[in-house]
Amino acid sequence: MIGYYFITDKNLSKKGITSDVKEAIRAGVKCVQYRSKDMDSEKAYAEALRLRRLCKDITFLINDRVDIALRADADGVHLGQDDLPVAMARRLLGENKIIGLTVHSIREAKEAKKSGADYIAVSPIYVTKTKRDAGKPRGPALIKKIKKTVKLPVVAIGGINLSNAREVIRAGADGLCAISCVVTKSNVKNEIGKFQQLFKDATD
Ligand code: 3NM
Repeated sequence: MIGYYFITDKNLSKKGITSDVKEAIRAGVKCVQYRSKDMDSEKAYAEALRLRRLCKDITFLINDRVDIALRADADGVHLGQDDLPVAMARRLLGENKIIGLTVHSIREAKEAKKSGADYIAVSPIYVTKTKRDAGKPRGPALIKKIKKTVKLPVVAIGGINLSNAREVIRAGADGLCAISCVVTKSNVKNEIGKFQQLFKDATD
């Protein structure tokens, strides 16, 4: 079980990503992903290094940037379909690092397994404004289909909030990301706690 999976978003964050990550750790998340789409390499590296230190006891992943993951000694990367291919990232990172891949279909999920991804993010589940090019919503049914056919941990992402998270968990997601409905709130730790409770309720 991955549970609530935290992804940084400095544009949406109310208190800044350092504060958000600290609160996510205090909430007990097992995984933090540093996502920074529009920053130069040195700034992104410095920020990644700071967060790596904060996330010393949990899984710390970098979105897209294998180079920054290597420099900051992250635990791995999260890649999109248009990023470096998983096999190439694996060669650069080695067997011990984690590679996650975003998928939008069963075909992509099967490919992810073949290429050696460690987990997949199924996306977008619902309509989201956070990622402009997320594409059309796939609904929780895709999670169910993928869980039946592909033996990889599944994280759900895109438009997830407290009203629809139950159906995502019921569809078999091992974890979920919900960015805007968490980082725009004053108490990030409490908001994360509500999602974690939904996972607990589902397993009790
Ligand atoms: N990736 P929110 S959707 C980072 O579909 C990201 O691949 C997506 O934010 C994808 O929880 C997304 O605010 C943003 O909808 C998710």
